[in-house]
Amino acid sequence: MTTTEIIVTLAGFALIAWIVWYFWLWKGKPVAAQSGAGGVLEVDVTVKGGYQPAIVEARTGQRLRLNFTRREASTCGEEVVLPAFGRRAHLPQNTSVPIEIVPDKPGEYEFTCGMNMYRGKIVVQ
Ligand SMILES: [Cu+2]
Repeated sequence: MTTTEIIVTLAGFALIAWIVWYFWLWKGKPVAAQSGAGGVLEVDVTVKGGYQPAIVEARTGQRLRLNFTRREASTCGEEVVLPAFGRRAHLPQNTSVPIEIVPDKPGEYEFTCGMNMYRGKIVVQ
């Protein structure tokens, strides 16, 4: 292999590693849902290259409202799915779409885009 080929190969591996880390491993800091009107826990989730925050902390038996806003033209995050709660919603761009759930058991519940690329989770205590 020439030096150029080695550099290109290494750059390719670095890119793959970055993609894996960015899409599947990096979640950022957990954010606790805040108490709003009527004792509902509420959190705003921005959809842009992933979910921000990607980890939401909630409480068992307490109603949780996730306000999803898709802030990108990419259609990847157009749909959000909460498999454990049988919920699915279409997210028009720049529009806040609330999804309310009541987690009845402690645990970790995923939410993903329709293609399972963007991933986030609700940590229920
Ligand atoms: Cu997607």
